[in-house]
Amino acid sequence: MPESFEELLGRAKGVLDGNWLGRYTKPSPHLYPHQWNWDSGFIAIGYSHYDQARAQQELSSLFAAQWRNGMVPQIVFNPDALGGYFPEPDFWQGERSSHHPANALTSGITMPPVHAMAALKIVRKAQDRNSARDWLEDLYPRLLKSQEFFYRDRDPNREGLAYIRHPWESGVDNAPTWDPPLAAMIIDKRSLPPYQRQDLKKGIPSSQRPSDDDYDRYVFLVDLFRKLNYDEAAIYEECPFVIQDPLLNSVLCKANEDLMELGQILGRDTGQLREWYDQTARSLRDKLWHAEHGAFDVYDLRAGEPIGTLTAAGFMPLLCGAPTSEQARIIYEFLESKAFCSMDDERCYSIPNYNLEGEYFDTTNYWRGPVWVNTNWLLLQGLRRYGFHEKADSVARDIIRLVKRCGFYEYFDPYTGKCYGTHNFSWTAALLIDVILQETGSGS
Ligand code: 2M8
Repeated sequence: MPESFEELLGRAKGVLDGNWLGRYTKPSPHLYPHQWNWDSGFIAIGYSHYDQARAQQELSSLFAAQWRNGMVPQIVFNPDALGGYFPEPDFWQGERSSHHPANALTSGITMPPVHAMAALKIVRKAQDRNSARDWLEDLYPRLLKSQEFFYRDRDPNREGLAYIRHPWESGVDNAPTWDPPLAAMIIDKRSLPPYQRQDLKKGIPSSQRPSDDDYDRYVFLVDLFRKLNYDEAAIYEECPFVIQDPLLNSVLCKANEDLMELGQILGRDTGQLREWYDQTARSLRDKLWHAEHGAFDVYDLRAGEPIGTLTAAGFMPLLCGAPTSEQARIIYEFLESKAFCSMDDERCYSIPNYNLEGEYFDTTNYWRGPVWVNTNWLLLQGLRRYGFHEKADSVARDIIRLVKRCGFYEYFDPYTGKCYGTHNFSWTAALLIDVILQETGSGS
């Protein structure tokens, strides 16, 4: 392995060590002091290469806080670190729900379920096979319960497409995609519960974070959920933000596939998973495909129409094999256009989260343009699946170049490669480990 990779791997492991709290890993030292749902999945993927016990523990800790209805919360709060983030348990009031676990403090929403992917990776890489099997026996039913939650409580039309009911559930919080449904929410600021943002006190310029208007809407939604005691059926009736997102649904679809493999290892019947997989893949392909855009759109269930904002989420169905070969070819052309930084374009790093030519593109504002390592890692898996290896190699190379250039940051300017957001960011470190060991052949 090249010396520079050895050195980078050492530094990446150092970042994870610094954020490891004994049972799980916080996303970053200051900005995100608790355990986050999909962060822990990505982090476990990094650990799977060199610390099986920690990888297993990371997911076990998260699922110990699973709600009784199967929902895996977006945040599991660290009781020793309260006071530095908003919103925390006093605001969420998760205990209003009969589903909230008694022994944990959590938020009342979820995130894309990347954990089956992580679990499969852990099991495949395990040195201690007995420990992995025991661990899987325990985790597998919990992973299934999370799938059941999405299909039972978030898919009212039984289409195989789960909806999100808060931008935070998408993981791509202030992506321009959410602007139209958020703008359509008429809120009376005077009736919002009082709150104070904490994120702007951590040294990151407000121009790089969601706006105050966004936060008012985030808070409005949380307030609605707690007033309705987190009753999913009641929320579905009243919530103004109800959206089928190709990112979450591609991850959900992929989880079925990975759970089928895990189920076979345990000798379980995987018929239900196959049905879910087929239905979600079909609906992604038929309902969310937008031929004119040449990408997959989100579908706004309240407005009854797609939102045609082009972000990297529009390519995500590659991850689970949903696109037809023709759809995949069209997506590939798009990914290889100026809009998403083609391989031979030396002015930019791939893949920006939002169309470089889009009206709201911003080089440094959070999910409104920058390059992110986690979504690119997911796209990388999809590109490989469809045999687009040259592009996958170039995405992997750009991840390494960006981190080498300025460190383990949260997001990167797609033109200058400058790094932004919080530093010593866990998933950047964890997925860099995977990219170096899995994608460059350095691990074999
Ligand atoms: C960001 O989101 C949180 C809310 O969940 C925030 O802005 O406070 C997103 O990037 C999300 O995808 C990520 O999981 C979280 C922690 O890294 O930070």
